[in-house]
Formats: sequence, structure tokens, C-alpha cells
Amino acid sequence: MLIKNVIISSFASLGLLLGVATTKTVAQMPHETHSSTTSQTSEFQRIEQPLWVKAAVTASGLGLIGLEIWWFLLSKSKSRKAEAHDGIQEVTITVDGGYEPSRVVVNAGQPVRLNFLRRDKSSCLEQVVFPDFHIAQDLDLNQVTPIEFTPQKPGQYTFACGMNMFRGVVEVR
Ligand SMILES: [Cu+2]
Repeated sequence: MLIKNVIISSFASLGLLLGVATTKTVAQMPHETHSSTTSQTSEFQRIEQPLWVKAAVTASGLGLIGLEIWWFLLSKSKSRKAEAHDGIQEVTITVDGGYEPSRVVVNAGQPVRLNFLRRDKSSCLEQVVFPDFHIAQDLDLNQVTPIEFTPQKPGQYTFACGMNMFRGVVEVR
């Protein structure tokens, strides 16, 4: 799933790079075809890019691809095991530019309480959705909003912001 995302976004970046390269060649074409007939007026001036500009564009593109791989694979590996208090498995999840931790490990057949502490002002993260448990809850800023459910079957249950941009996982064992 994550690997697939990385591959797709890397190809998208490469496509963008190629797109920039081909646009430049296309823009040069009218000048070359017209030059035989109307040699005086040239609307399209050939701009010769210095080699270091080409190298810099390529390097920054590769840098972005590297950043994506880091973002998808390394920055999302934080997981936390829920601690049981009075039979309820509890974890506090800080909402600030994403979910921290973004992976919560719980046991099946035992009530779960996730305490969402929303620190992020952006409206993007004002709602959290658990599709598998039919929960859509608004989160108040700088407050803890508990969300309770009891997972019956082991598995991976995702939760996300209202627009499905930021995601987390409840791993039920
Ligand atoms: Cu969002």
C-alpha cells in the first residue's frame, strides 16, 4: 500500500520533469519551421539553458523523489501499544499536521478509547473518520475528544481526516 504510493508519486515527479523538458523542445519548434520562410521575424527566441541550470533542475527533481520516499516510508513508522485502564485500552493521539502516533496497536474484543488532542488549527484536521466503525467525530481545538469502540476482529482499521488526506491505522490483534 505504502510502497504503491511511493512508486506512483515518483513516477508523477518523473513525468513532471519530462513534461518540463518536452515543453521546452516544443516551444522551440515554431522558430525552426518558420525560419525558412520568414527569416527576419522570429517570435520564438531560442534560449540556450546553461548546463548548470539543467543539472540543478534534475538534481532538485531527484531530491524531491528522495524526500517522498523518506516521507512515506520512514516518517510514518511510529506505533504505540494501547495501555489498559479498568478494562479500557487507551491511547492519546496528538493531532498536529497529522496523527501522532499514526499507528495504534490494540487487542480484539476489548473496548478502545482513543483520546484525540487536536493542536492543529487547520480545518483539514477538524474531523476524524473511522469508516469501519461508522464514526465521524468533530474535534475541538486544544481539547481532548475521546472516541470509543470495541473492535471484534483482528485486522487493520484506518482512520483519517474528513478529506482523507491524513491517515492513521488501528491494528487489532
Ligand atoms: Cu483533511
